[in-house]
Amino acid sequence: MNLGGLIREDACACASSSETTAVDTRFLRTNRRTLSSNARNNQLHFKLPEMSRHACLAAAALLAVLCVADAQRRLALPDPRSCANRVRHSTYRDGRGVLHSYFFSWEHAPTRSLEVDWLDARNICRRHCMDAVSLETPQENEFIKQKIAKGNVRYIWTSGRKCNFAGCDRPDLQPPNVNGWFWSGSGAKIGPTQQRNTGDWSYTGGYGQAQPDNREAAQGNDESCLAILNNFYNDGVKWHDVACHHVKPFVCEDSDELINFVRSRNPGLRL
Ligand SMILES: [Ca+2]
Repeated sequence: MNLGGLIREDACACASSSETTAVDTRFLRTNRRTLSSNARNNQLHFKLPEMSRHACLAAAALLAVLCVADAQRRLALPDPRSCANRVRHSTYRDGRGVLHSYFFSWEHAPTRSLEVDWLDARNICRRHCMDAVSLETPQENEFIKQKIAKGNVRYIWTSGRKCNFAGCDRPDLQPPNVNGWFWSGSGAKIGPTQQRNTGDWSYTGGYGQAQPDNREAAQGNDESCLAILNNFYNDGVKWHDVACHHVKPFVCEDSDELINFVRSRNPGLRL
């Protein structure tokens, strides 16, 4: 069954960083399909160092726990009932005339105080035939920024992602911090980060440097996810690269692909 490249099928990779697992490689497949298998295979290497049998058993137990945890770090499948009953706080018609509905986690009582990491944000959205928001046009960006400002929310997750995982070694994506950013929710590429008019990156951050600055890389945390921060550095409501394990409120946007996927298998279901 072809899921349109939406779902990672790989077995537990036990990668050390959850950021590198469960990445939607559709972005790569769309552009150059042959790379998708590399992206999958290159994450399956896990080498145990030589050790005593006892230590090995302990390591195996730890590995099993990690595998269980990691197995939960995949992209979620949509649930037809949740899709049909999804909460829609706003709708917005983009430049192509496509009407999407949006969900703002702080506007919904059960999720009002919920803060989750980047992948959890995506998966909560995805179970509802949505994905974390993708901001393909300046108008949509402004629409979301106004919601953030009005809600007095400090920051949110978008679906923005830096291509820094296996399969991202394509020449046109180099260097990743400049040419490797894309919207994982829609698959659309984000313009080069050095061209300040193709995005809404902040001119500053924790080190006073223009974003994306990959500030946490020195601590071993690649800042590979795109958050919108609300005047956090007296810089207005702006895009920042942030390590994906940080927890934040989130915005969901309809996913045409997930809606079409569920619709094709559930004729008659109102989505
Ligand atoms: Ca969008």
